[in-house]
Amino acid sequence: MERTFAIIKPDAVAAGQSGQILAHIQKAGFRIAGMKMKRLSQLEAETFYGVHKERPFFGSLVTFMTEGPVVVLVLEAEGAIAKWRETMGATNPANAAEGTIRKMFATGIERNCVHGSDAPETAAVEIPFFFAGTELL
Ligand code: FUP
Repeated sequence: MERTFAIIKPDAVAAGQSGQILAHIQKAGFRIAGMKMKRLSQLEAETFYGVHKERPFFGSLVTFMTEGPVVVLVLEAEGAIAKWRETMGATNPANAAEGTIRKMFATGIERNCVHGSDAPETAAVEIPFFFAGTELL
């Protein structure tokens, strides 16, 4: 079984879409191994998206990610990383396939409602960034 890291972003939490997104996650066959609600600090958001710090959208992305609470998740399934990327849909919802979470709930490339690790090495950093081992069940 593989694990991936996911976030329900502030846009979706504020819009009251967390429940629908969690239902979609479970219907897609993931087991939720960890889940909590939190508000990211500026430092957490800057560190989490550190790979993008030279990109023009970095400041705006950090502002967005800290504007309200998020739900952080660890999802478990066979091939969880690729499966969750597929379930989310393309980064830009304009390119997201029918039936994907971003197609259903995202309103733009920045306000794209969910995050998912893009590779095993990323998941291996992102999961412990938010969860202690004892919080994964
Ligand atoms: P993803 O892995 O699908 O979350 O996409 P990226 O790692 O490429 O980008 C991380 C986040 O940066 C996206 F979720 C949204 C934001 N972003 C922008 O706001 N504008 C862009 O042009 C690209 C990404």
